[in-house]
Amino acid sequence: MTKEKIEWYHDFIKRDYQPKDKDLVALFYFDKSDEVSIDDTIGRLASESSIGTWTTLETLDDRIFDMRGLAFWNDKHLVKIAYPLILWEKDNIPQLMSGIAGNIFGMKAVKNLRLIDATLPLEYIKGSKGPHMGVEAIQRIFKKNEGPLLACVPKPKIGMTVEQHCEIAWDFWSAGGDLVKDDENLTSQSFNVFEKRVEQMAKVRDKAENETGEIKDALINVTAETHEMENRTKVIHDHGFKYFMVDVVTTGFASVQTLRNLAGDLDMAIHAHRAMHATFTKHYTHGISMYFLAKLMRLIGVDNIHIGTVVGKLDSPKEDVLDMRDLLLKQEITEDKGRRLEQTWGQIKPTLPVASGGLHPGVLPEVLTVYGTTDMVLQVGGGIHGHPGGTPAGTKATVQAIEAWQEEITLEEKAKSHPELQKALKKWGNLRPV
Ligand code: CAP
Ligand code: MG
Repeated sequence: MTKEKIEWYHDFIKRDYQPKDKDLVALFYFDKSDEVSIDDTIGRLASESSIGTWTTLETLDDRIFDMRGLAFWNDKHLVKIAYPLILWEKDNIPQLMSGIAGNIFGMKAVKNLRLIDATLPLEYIKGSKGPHMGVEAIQRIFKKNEGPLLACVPKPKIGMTVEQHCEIAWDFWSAGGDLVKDDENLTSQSFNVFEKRVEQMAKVRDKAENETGEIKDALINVTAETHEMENRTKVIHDHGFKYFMVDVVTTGFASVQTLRNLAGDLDMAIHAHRAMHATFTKHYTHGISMYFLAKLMRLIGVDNIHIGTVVGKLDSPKEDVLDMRDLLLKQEITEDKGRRLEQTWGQIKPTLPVASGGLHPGVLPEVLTVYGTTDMVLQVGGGIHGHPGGTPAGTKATVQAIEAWQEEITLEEKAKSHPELQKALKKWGNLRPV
């Protein structure tokens, strides 16, 4: 008597399969568990992330069988899985992630699993909006021919009153800064109520614009329950700001999609803060790459997103930052074995990368040189407010450091005629904070 077939995982492996242009192809890193073979593992990954489950099914028919994911290439720790487009609802990022980043992470078959990247086919890309402005915000909002845009986040992170927050905003805007950014954990606490902050910031912005003749804007944080975020975005819009900020990981993909729709209606730009990303991006053997998170955010349509500094206080290896810089700014991406897959962006506009975290005047030229583009946002918090002369001098020192890079002279050379920069270098030198 033939033994009843219990499972069918190897039906999800087809090593001679050539993915179609319309297939979505995902790249995973995996450490298999001891109880299963590599083929069992990659078959389980392709099965559970597409049409299958742990056992054979009496309810399966040929039409559905042909929708299955296919592991078509692997080595000891990497696997590529091709999925037919029919499995994926366009412009529904939560559904995509429930598939390629859902149950498979919890399977016993893997000790570790990391979603490194996925090639999103043009047919899928067409369903998404992408940034309303993206890199164009430099010209459309600030009327500048090129960046970098300079942002500053008032510190201490939270606790300041609206008055204290706005005093820092004035000091920064009047000394040449472009964008005053809320910190990721500042929303509407009793000491700094959202509506009051927006109202006061608008008054200070108008005063700074009148005094400097420059355009000023802010990255005011709307992070909250989704309907409340829509309300807060409208309050920011009604006070004449063109940007708003949202913590995209803690609020979730669905909320960011909702806010992207609203941003288009209100002709606004979204600054994406990525707080909480490191819970799943930090380790290279488990989780989801920051690279793929950045891809999803450009696809949904944020206009700016933090991707690291290389030299600052938060983990950001140079090759990862440069990969993400290219992912956000270029329209065509080629495959780099084990690190990223090819990607064509079609009609999706480029998103501005943001360098932030532990920056100060002594390291800005290094960051600008590493990024190799002025299509970016530099964000400096402690590196401005920690200046011995306070926020006004800290801002001037930061602007002077950027000017030194633009003039292709050393910071030391520039500092000879710029005392604010001199004092910044005296305090921090070119310290790389840990
Ligand atoms: C930077 C910052 C940003 C981090 C976020 C902070 O302040 O405001 O949230 O840059 O990290 O709270 O640390 P400092 P990332 O300029 O004072 O360091 O940019 O890596 O997402
Ligand atoms: Mg912060």
